[in-house]
Amino acid sequence: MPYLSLLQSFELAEILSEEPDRCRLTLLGSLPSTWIGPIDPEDCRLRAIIRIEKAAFASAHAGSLFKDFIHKVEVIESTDIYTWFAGWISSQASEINQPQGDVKINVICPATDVHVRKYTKQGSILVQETPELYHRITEPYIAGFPPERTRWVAEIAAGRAEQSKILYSSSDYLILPDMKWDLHTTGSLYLVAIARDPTLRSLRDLRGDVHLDLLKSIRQEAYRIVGDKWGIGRGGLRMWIHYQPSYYHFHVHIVNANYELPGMGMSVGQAHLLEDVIALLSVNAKVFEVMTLTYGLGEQHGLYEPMKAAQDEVDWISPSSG
Ligand code: M7G
Repeated sequence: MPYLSLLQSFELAEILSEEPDRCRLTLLGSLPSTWIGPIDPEDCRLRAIIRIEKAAFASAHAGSLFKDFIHKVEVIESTDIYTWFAGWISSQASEINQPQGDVKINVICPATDVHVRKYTKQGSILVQETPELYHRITEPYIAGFPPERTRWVAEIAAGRAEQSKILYSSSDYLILPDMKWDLHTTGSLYLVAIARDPTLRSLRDLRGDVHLDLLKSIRQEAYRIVGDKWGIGRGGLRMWIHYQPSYYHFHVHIVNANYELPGMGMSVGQAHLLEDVIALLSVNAKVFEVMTLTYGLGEQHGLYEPMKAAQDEVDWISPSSG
């Protein structure tokens, strides 16, 4: 597919988010419908989110980067509506100096409203979710997502996508590179472990008697893989579970412990260390069924309005829900 010419015909509608610290821009606009198939006679355009960010620099050639024109892209991987590329922004010299690309480009096309809202820059608040609020507000919200939302997971699990990248596979879970990773830079290593059980949606569903073996096995295999392949030893990984996640199909983020950037999704109020989750479940198998969980919600998040409105119901004094 002539991806470069399709990307060059991207029409910008709006800048969803600007993050100069991360050298990252997230754009909303449209791509020709040929992005997803053969030529459309009506030549309609599809809404697309494009997030473009600079890849980690090859330090030996750090002085020779930065032109404002991408002259080449190579697909790193593509699953469902998600495609990610390495891009080169200048002359042939940069291809030699930056063999992994100058920039990483993530495209979501066609993008849903949920995607647009997720990537729009927004303020946020912290909310407290009691078990009762979970059942009343969060569970129906999760149930309301169409299956397409996690089709990318189903594609991977069914063996139809990213198969050459799979690092570990069992009847319980898979480990593979996260689409946030450029596949090359060990310093920013980012893998994801995805449970096969689609009924396991989030942290809330974890039970000690059922899931401790799964979580411990993910920890063990993650360390075995990064030890064998990248020479990362014990303590060299930061592994976490998001609550709330973007995708309600249980997964664990596996990241080089030295990789830390604002906006990476490791904030307090979102990321729960795998080690702590294992420890909590070992103390109380039903801890995530009974505890109040506090987390940040952006103004555009589907839970923002109902959770904000329900906060008056949360008792800050009661020890059991505190
Ligand atoms: P999350 O906690 O649900 O949401 O994590 P987040 O995206 O806000 O962190 C989902 C994780 O899966 C993220 O780290 C994504 O980068 C990763 N991911 C999402 N998609 C659509 C894909 C994909 O198609 N392939 C791979 N390999 N990773 C993905």
